[in-house]
Amino acid sequence: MNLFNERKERILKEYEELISLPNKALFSTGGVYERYENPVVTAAHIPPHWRYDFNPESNPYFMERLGINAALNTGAILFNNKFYLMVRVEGHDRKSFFGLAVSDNGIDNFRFTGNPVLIDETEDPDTNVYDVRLTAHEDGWIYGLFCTERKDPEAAPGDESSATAQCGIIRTKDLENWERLADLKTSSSQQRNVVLHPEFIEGKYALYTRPQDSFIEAGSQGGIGWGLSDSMVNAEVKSSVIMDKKVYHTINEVKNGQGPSPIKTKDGWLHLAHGVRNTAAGLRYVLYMFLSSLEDPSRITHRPSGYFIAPEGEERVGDVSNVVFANGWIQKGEDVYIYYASSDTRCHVATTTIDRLLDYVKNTPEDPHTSRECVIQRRKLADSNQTFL
Ligand code: M1P
Repeated sequence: MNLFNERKERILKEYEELISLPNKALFSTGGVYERYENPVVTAAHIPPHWRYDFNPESNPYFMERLGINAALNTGAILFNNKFYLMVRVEGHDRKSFFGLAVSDNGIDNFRFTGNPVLIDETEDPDTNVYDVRLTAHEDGWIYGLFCTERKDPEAAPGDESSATAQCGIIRTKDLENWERLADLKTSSSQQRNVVLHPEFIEGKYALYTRPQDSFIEAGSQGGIGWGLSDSMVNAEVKSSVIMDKKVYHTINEVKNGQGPSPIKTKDGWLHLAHGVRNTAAGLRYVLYMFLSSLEDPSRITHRPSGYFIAPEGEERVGDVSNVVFANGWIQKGEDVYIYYASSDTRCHVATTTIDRLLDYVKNTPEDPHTSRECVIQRRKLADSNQTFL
């Protein structure tokens, strides 16, 4: 067999083995959710025909022509009873794009479908797009709100890294044909982590925002904002309130952002978000949860203290280490599938139920904000356990 065929066969065989791998839930010491043995999507899950030239004449060594660096922060939706992930795929060239992967059970055998998603440009072309949040809105559309990044027009000569982030918007009814709408307008020159609420509020579209002073720094702004827009065509949030602000010496002291769109339950809207703190080793991203009111989704009713998911084991290492990030989860009946990426490198799933999440958000005490108050809180728990030990 020649080199081309030998390599092609091996690569296709290993690819099939990888995407057919069954996944297994791991025992959870925390008891709130189960992690799984294997990531659900990695760079190696990207179909070989998106990476290799299969023509023996133009690629006699069967080399990878367009390599993939990472498969990370994924939007998620249940569609026709199947689990769809809209994965942020990053090429060796550092540009991200979206790829749709589908699985029957949500925990393994995710297979990319069709081609990489081609998104129309607005008049101001995107340099990079990432972190889509999919929302099946009650207006009948599935919206994808994502970050569109462009070079900062104010960047000083020679500054090739300053960028602006804004919220791009696409919508579809079939996950195949995507219509690009105008970018969201807000008063902030930097907007990442914008998420559409699934229901109308006072007849308007409601959006979670995250205004920042600069591309990386929240500065004087930050926090999870909430504002209304009359329409998603030429969407504009004219005024917003910060419903979840960053707080000194907490998991979100530096910045935070809404994760996927919230899940409606009998007791309120369940939210998943990320919080960022500073360390000597750089920023640390963790996930946290809160519950907000059914009558007013911008009013938080329960704030369990600390983090919900933090990077563990191999999750701790990657392109941007010490990071977990989530922009997709799926509710199927009582079950909840949380898709989170680790260290900007790979995607994982954690499973739980609505009941367990409600128990977690309602019965985990709030962060009392000082060591002394934390000791009092923990002693109360320990003391109340004495009769049961
Ligand atoms: O590198 C960690 C994350 O950083 C950004 O999140 P945030 O806007 O909250 O700082 C995003 O670029 C995200 O994609 C990335 O995972």
